Amino acid sequence: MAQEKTTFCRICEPGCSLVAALDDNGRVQSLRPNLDDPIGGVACHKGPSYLAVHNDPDRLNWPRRRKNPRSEPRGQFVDVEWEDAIEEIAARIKSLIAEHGPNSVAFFTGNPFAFNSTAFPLAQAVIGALGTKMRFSVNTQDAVNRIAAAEAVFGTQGAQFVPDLEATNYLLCVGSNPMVSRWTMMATPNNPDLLKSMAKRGAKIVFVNPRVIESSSELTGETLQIKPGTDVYFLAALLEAIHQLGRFDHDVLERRAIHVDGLIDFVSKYPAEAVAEVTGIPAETIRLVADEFSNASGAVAYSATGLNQSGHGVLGAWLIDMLNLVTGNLGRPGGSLKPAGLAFDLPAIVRREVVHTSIGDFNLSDPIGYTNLPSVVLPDLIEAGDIRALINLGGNPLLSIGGEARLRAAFEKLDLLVSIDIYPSATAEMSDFALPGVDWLERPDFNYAGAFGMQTHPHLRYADPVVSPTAGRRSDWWFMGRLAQALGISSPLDAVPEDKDGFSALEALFATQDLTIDMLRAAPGNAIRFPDVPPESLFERCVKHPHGRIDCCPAEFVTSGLFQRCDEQFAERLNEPEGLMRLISRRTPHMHNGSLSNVEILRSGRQGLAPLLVCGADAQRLGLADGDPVRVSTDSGEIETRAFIDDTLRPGVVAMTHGFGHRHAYGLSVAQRSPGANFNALPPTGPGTFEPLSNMSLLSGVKVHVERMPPTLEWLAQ
Ligand SMILES: Nc1nc2c(c(=O)[nH]1)N[C@H]1C(S)=C(S)[C@@H](COP(=O)(O)OP(=O)(O)OC[C@H]3O[C@@H](n4cnc5c(=O)[nH]c(N)nc54)[C@H](O)[C@@H]3O)O[C@H]1N2
Ligand SMILES: Nc1nc2c(c(=O)[nH]1)N[C@H]1C(S)=C(S)[C@@H](COP(=O)(O)OP(=O)(O)OC[C@H]3O[C@@H](n4cnc5c(=O)[nH]c(N)nc54)[C@H](O)[C@@H]3O)O[C@H]1N2
Ligand code: SF4
Ligand SMILES: [Mo]
Repeated sequence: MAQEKTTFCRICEPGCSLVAALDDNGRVQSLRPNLDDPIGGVACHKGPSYLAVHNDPDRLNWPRRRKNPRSEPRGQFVDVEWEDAIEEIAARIKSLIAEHGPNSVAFFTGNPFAFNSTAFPLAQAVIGALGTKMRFSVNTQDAVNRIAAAEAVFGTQGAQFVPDLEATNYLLCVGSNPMVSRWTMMATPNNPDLLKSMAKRGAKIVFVNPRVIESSSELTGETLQIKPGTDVYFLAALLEAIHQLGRFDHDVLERRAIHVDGLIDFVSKYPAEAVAEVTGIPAETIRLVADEFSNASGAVAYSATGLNQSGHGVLGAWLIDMLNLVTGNLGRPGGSLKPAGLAFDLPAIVRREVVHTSIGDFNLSDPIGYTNLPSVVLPDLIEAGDIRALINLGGNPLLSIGGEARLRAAFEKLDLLVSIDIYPSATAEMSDFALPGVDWLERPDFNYAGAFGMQTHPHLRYADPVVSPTAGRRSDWWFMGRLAQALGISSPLDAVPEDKDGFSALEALFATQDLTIDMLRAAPGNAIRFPDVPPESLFERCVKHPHGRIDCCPAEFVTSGLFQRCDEQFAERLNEPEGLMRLISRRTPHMHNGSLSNVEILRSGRQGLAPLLVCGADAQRLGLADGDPVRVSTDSGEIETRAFIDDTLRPGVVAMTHGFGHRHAYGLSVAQRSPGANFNALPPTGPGTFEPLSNMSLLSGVKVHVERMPPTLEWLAQ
């Protein structure tokens, strides 16, 4: 063994420490969890499996240019030089902007950029300098509702809080499956026994989920099986019941809040008895949760994508914060905290913008890049001719946004489609230029996702590149820097032309914290802890309205129509037809969105499929046996897959895993063998289908039609 190097995983928020063993030729031979990490936590199976990504012969290695029209599913490609590719991309962008204005060029930023500490900030700077408002990202499929809620309630996007898992006595976990996802919008050292150990020390954990999830067990806590998309009514009923119990913390509210009456008026429309049928949770259960939550010394409500994607994400995020606030659990040990972090004081909102397009006006709330236009109107804006070029930065929008058929048709009409990716993804296959990025063993980084005050164990972690990039791979940072130069806008490469991966940017950033990269290199595990901050400092750091108070009932919720929409949908839910099926998303340990789809060991057997899970009672009603072929359809599209019976689901709810549907990603040889069906062929798409104020997509609780298909010879052969 020649050498070992410490690095960290950049697949998800925990950023687990790993040890890379190199052979005598300097190649990575293995990746294993670093059991001596000072921050704690141990990498899951996905971290070490990244070696298969690093060594994958299917990776993009050279910039390539598509020769044939995008209407032909299979691309024909020629390799090109980076400089030629960048010059041509820049020339075409410049001519589009000269003829049609900056908004004719759109950007889409994918999930891996949130773990790419040099590329994300530079990309936002370049997009800003180019002057286009056509910013799209995974955020409108993920958690932008929380940002919109934080702006309205706290006056800053930075008001994102973290449950005090170590000290809480009651965790209400809404729409998350942390055993599988490892939490989101927060980072905690990965520990598969965390929930068990919390329960063992006496904390009560209650999951709210349409499925009895893997996180839920006799040793952790029970699941209240809610009907998809109805959390907002459940949360309102909890607040109403807590108010009835006289448990609002008036001292805190008097000092910290305004418009508490507005909150009380809103929740009074949804008492437990009124919401029981719509939510599927009995009134006495709601009142019991309200009693126990408000009585616990240190309780916290936490929510994730199940709530975000369910159609009422903004109001849901607001009510989660309100539950924590009114019970005195905001900024209190055991409650909801704002830990220390890098530049944790995000600025107050500086600008709310209205973007005018030929299909209507859209909200955008800041120039930094955390909010975006609704992804589901991307096809409409292309069809209308507003958008003529799309630059895709580490995303796979064709598969990750709802409405694949419309997106595919619209992408055919673009003048220019560019992707930078490490793989020939479905979107890269369609792109005029597919540019080979580096993976995270090939670049330096700090733990970007999380280090801004979203960690339970606040720390800064750094990794040098473990190896140099092979072939013609170049970092996302360098691509953005060179593109900026070719476009004639300011670039960090002007000052340090030889920087290939944004190293100088990291040096400069750490200097603002009185740190150097050498100090991080010398620290055990290459990690330095941030000092603890007093819990109650949350109020000073995260309340940015000019009046200095938390707005418990922001006027925007009325003016944007969110309250009215919530009331109208409640009335509709009371009259839902018998037999209506709703589709929810289900993450598994064998995938990470679509980005590990070419890793053989994660796709064995059933894992290589994207089956439809259906409970026994529904299967019987629909005449389905285990493994039967089914057709699932909506107004947006239809897919064919197999149905498996799974009684963790409540009746009326079917589940599928997203990140599949690689049939036209011809370069992914493993994924090609079992491309799976694309969940995202089904969700609603187009104007009117996204949540007002946040631009969030509806991806959970999608109304679907399910029918058994006659088994074809092809099916029988599988
Ligand atoms: N293995 C794995 N881990 C991942 C990822 C992955 O793809 N695979 N993705 C990463 C990413 S990008 C993210 S954002 C995080 C997401 O982290 P989580 O949000 O914790 O992810 P999920 O496991 O999808 O949990 C969402 C839960 O919401 C439930 N749900 C669906 N609809 C509703 C509803 O209407 N109400 C309620 N209450 N629940 C509902 C689903 O059954 C599901 O259990 O995970 C990250 N970690
Ligand atoms: N139905 C449904 N849809 C969903 C979700 C859901 O729960 N249900 N979840 C949503 C959520 S939370 C998210 S975050 C999105 C994810 O949406 P996307 O980010 O669009 O999807 P990924 O599949 O993660 O695709 C990431 C792409 O980046 C590439 N990549 C990996 N590392 C790098 C890198 O370092 N540099 C570059 N340039 N490229 C890289 C991968 O090869 C892959 O092609 O999906 C959303 N879509
Ligand atoms: S928990 Fe996330 S960061 Fe840690 S090893 Fe697994 S995938 Fe990587
Ligand atoms: Mo996500």
